[in-house]
Amino acid sequence: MEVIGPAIGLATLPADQSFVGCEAVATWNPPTPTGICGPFTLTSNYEPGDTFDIGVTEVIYTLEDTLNHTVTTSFTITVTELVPPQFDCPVSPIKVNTSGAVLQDISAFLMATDTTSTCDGVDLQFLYPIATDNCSDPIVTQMDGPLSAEVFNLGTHNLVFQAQDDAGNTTLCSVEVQVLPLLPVNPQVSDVIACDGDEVTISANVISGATYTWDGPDAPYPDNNNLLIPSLNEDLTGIYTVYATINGCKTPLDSALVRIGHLPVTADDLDYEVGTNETLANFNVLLNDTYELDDYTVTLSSPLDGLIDHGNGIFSFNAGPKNTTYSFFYTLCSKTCPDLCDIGTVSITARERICAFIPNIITPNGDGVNDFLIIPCLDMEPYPDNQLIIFNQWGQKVYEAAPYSNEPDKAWRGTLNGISGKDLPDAPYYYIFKATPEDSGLKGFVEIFR
Ligand SMILES: [Ca+2]
Ligand SMILES: [Ca+2]
Repeated sequence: MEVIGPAIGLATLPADQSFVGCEAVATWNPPTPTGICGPFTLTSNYEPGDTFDIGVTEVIYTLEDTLNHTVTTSFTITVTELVPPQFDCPVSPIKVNTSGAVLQDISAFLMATDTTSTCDGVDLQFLYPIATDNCSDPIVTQMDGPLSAEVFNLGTHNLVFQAQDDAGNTTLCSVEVQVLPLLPVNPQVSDVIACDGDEVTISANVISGATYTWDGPDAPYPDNNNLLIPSLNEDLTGIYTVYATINGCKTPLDSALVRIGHLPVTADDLDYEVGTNETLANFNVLLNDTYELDDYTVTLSSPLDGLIDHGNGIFSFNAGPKNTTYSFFYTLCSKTCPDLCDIGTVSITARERICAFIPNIITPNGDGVNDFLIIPCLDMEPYPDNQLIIFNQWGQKVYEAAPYSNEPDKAWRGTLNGISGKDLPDAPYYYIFKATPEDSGLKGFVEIFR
């Protein structure tokens, strides 16, 4: 006979529980069976005091009587963990070149490098960065960028690593790797200038494990980073080139120009002119000289009152009141080879600027001396609006020029109106000369005497 009673069940069900941490110990009071007479069994997949891992765990109670009636109930234990892993992320950027040289890797991220056959990339090996977590060892994976032992081409590569803990928290670590080309070895003295017989050394940067290939006027040369020229002469001047070979990869070619110091050659400067009591400013006595622009020194050899030395062959001169010619000397040398020098002469003629003087005689007999009329001030300044008129002793105009010129083919040679062959007779002639239209005019006599 079956006894009908209240349905069997479970009362005072445990509530869901939540914890924060890597794991949690949870306790609860088991549910109470109701409406059931013994014997019965109450079973559960967890017991109070059990340790629960991260995540949601369902605790299930099953009540069963001897007639195999069962009732189940459950609740959840949730363990939450929010602390992400921490990376020991290498310092970026990491720099390597195509010879496999590690130029910058502060955290020693790279394990090994190797060249490639084409020298346009580099083979790099590395270990994943280390990550730690508050709960357990996180799992590190590479999300982006070339893998270890792959070829890294020229350029910048971004390696991205992810660490993930048991709770699914993640942290990223980015590593920038720059693959650089080989640079020229840069001879440290790009241009060498030295003297005949000097010992000259051209130096290229020292690169560990490199061999150097030099070329030049007297090739072949030893494969050192230094090239020695024991005694320089003209035949050994010229372009020297060098490249370095590192792990089978070559640097670009670089070059140095080797020159020899030369003897400067001066040309005299005799034609400077200045008005009396005036300044001839900033004249350069080197303009007509032959020398090397980056290898010279110039010094004043003889002082002169009124002369100002501005350096580099540039002078100014304050002339005095006298109509006279001043001279001084300068010495031009090779800076590299100070024994190679030449001396230059400079002359400056000071003349009164006003046109107060006209010669009083000309001798146009064709002997080349004093054959025509020279008005000295026109040599100093052209006075383009000057005017010269010449009269004979009867007041008749025999010549006029506006402007008058001292040029031999234009100047007055004692002819009527300047016409060749129409010689005027030997006699004194009267002239009026105006340097400018406003000039009151310089008047006097000039005699023709053949
Ligand atoms: Ca964690
Ligand atoms: Ca000169």
